[in-house]
Amino acid sequence: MSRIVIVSNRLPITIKKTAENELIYYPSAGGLATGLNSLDESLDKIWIGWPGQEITDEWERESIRQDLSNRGLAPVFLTRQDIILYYEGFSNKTLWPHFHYFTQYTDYNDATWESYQNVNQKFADVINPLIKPDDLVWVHDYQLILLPAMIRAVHPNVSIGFFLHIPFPSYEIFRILPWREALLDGVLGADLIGFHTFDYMRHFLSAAYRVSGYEHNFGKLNVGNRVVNVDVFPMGIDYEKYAFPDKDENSADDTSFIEKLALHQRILLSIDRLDYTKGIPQRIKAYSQFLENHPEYHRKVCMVMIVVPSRDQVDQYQELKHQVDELCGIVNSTYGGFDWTPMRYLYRSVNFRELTTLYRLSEVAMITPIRDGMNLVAKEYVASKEENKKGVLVLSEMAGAANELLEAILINPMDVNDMEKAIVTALDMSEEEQALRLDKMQKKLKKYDVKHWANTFMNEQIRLTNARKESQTNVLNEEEETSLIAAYRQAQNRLIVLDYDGTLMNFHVDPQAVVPDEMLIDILTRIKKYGR
Ligand code: GDG
Repeated sequence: MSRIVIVSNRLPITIKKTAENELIYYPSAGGLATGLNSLDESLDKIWIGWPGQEITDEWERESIRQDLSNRGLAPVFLTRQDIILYYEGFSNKTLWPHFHYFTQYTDYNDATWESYQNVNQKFADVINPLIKPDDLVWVHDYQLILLPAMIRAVHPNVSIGFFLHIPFPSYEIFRILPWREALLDGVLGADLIGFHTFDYMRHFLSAAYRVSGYEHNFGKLNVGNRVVNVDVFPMGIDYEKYAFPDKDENSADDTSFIEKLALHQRILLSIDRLDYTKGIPQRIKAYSQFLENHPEYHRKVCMVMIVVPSRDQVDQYQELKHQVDELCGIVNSTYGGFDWTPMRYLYRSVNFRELTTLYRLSEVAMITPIRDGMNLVAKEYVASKEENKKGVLVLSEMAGAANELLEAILINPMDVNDMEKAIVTALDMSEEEQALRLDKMQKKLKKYDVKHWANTFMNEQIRLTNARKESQTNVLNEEEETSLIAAYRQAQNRLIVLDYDGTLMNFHVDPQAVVPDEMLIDILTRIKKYGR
């Protein structure tokens, strides 16, 4: 019976310590956890990752191991130094900007790279003793790119999948990284490598060929004696959760202020983590230009901008925060009045009920990242319109989601004029057209939800594992070898059937040019003599 071993940087649970040193466990059910819960019930699952808190005391670690193991989780304990160098350092200051094409922010730092290797090895050291031969291991995301090869080194035959949640950049960008080969070698330890979009897959295949010389045939690469499959698996959302939010969430949270605001003004929604990849300043500029050129909308619209705090110790993020604060201030002071605030800007996260109320009541969602692996907010916004069928999604072409949500108004996030036009088109769109577009997108999102994503990936991993078992070379054991030799010696008539190209000699572009070399002639001569 197969078991699924999920590995991600963070566990779907966070441990916090109270002032009295008591440990509290907070579950965080993200999209990934939902998708995985929906996998075949008969499959056992364990999840391995960092629990989000530095624990140094060995007694405390053991007690956490026990608590978590009852929930099917296993912790990888990281030190403060690991978090600074591996997570905040190499993951978020090197790989994150680089893979999102922000090469000006890429930090080239041997110390963080060393820590990245060490922490990937720490994960491997926790996982390797737990793995059983029939397990299906599924590693997630850019923090753990080296891990597949580290597992493979100890478990040559175990099935390993890897999914990258962020973009894979073009070869021209990837090749700049000094650690490009090591990163490829690491991920190529997997049997199945998945990306959100066809373009990311294409970039990866091109890098694997041009950096490491692995040619592919329809996404299959021969790496040593293994076949590595590369494919596209666009991640979906838990559709029902956003389409019918009141059914499963705490309805005591007060959202009346949002409801009142929506009664008087047409809400344009902007919601992201604070990140330079999200295009927040450009979006504010487009809104500002729209207000400048369209006074007829004054007092009728309001942009609600939620910026969720993130990575605020990093310089670029602090600068971005100042820039966003300033731009929002300029918009409100230039166009606002005693009777109207054109931007409602919050630097905090909102609870689920506030989030889904905002989704439901916003007439327009401006989701305009400069680069984004997928962007689930765009999908959640569309799902939340299941009942009222009113709303327009303005979406960046650079978000992975744009490959599926073709009925959104697609824009170039660096083109402020394009975004300004999109705002007007969205606000002027007839209700019939809104409903028509939403309906088409909703059908896709319902069908290709997060459960579909997780199941498709896992089923592909199972299929590949079975195919590999069938095509595996059966090496003769000693007993078989002795009996074969004895039978060969005794035989009166001997027929030896040998494959030539690709078996006795390597493949060559011109098959006619492959002549047997000395070594092969020697082997054949010895086989002939053996029976005498
Ligand atoms: C990676 C890739 C890819 C956000 N603010 C609040 C809040 N959220 C929730 C949303 C959504 C999730 O967080 C964000 O999803 P994204 O897709 O935007 O991004 P990440 O998960 O950070 O990052 C990304 C994704 O992986 C999946 O592969 O799409 O491209 O970067 O679910 O609803 N939730 C609440 N309050 C908030 O203020 N409650």
